[in-house]
Amino acid sequence: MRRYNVAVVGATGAVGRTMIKILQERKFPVKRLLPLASARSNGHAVEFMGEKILVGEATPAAFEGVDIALFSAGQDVSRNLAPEAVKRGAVVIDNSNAFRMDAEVPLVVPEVNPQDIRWHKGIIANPNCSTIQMVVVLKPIHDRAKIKRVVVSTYQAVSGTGLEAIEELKLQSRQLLNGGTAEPKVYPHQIAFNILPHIDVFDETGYSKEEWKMVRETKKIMGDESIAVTATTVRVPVFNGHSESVNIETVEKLTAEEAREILSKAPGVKVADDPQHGVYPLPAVVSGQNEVFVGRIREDFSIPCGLNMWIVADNLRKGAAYNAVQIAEYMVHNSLV
Ligand code: NAP
Ligand code: 3JN
Repeated sequence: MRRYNVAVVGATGAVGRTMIKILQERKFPVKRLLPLASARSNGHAVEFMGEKILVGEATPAAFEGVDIALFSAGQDVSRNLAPEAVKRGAVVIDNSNAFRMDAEVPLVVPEVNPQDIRWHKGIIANPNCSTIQMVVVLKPIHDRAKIKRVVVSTYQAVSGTGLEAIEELKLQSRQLLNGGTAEPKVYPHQIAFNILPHIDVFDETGYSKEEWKMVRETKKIMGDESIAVTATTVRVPVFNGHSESVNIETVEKLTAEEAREILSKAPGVKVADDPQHGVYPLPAVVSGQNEVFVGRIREDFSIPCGLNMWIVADNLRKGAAYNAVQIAEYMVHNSLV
């Protein structure tokens, strides 16, 4: 079997570390792993397959001989270096917002639109974590009952912001429990024991960029501009695992039982739905798993064809690293790289 030189850009970050862990877990056919980050990480090492590998600096020349480059170092790094990697023969799977809405770049969730991987021109974009977990559940419902409108509110963990945010929640929790005060650094307000209806920056419409990402990316991935989406994205003091309350209006009527049946057979979905016995998806339980979990599936009796549900996934895994590795696996299995 052919093996590949794989670069991970942002290898020292929350997403990059998870990518390396998942490449190992999935026994991805790696010939050589190149962990790359900024010059700040000079001298740092990562562990892969029992070996310590020194982190290199992400420069254009670092991509010589790379077959697959997984990027998660922010959109500026992606804009600067992804084209350099492609120029040197690599296929880039990019986790940033840099290319997601570019018509020349496929935006892929393998359970939803794997066919789009085939028309890439060097770069394939990984969607935003909140979009990914939602569309994995929306797709099988859309296929059966055609979705008209989605109203989503998110409850996003701090790991979505990166390693510094995880440390901030730990520190503030300790400070407040010890009777002290919490000083916000990463977030605009205290995150421990608090909830912030604010993710990314707001624009003149009153919506945040994170909310617009969910609207626009959903339409592109589902290949249907007619699906109306409105989102409220919220940061909660959870370390890992994003949760979403999702209201779906369909053209055809689906009962809760029918939706449960459809979702129980959907790829990448696990139904956890027995509220009478305390069974519903929880971020603390879902964290560390690759699937998208759905529960609290019930009819919205306020409209003729509506459903409500609760969707939870590990944002660092299915929301970022695992989705990227799935795309790479699809390319390998279909001889596209
Ligand atoms: P993080 O924990 O803060 O890590 C940032 C990583 O980027 C570190 O490895 C850092 O390296 C590296 N980096 C920063 N500036 C760099 C530069 N100029 N050149 C090379 N590497 C650089 O953040 P994270 O949570 O892993 O997120 C990283 C990025 O992934 C985000 O900015 C976002 O674009 C993407 N992301 C996507 C999703 C999604 O929804 N799909 C979710 C989360 C994140 P040093 O350690 O050397 O500074
Ligand atoms: O906040 C979250 O829970 C998800 C964060 C995603 C993120 C963080 C920094 C920059 C992104 C993203 O994936 O959209 C970006 C970005 O690349 O714009």
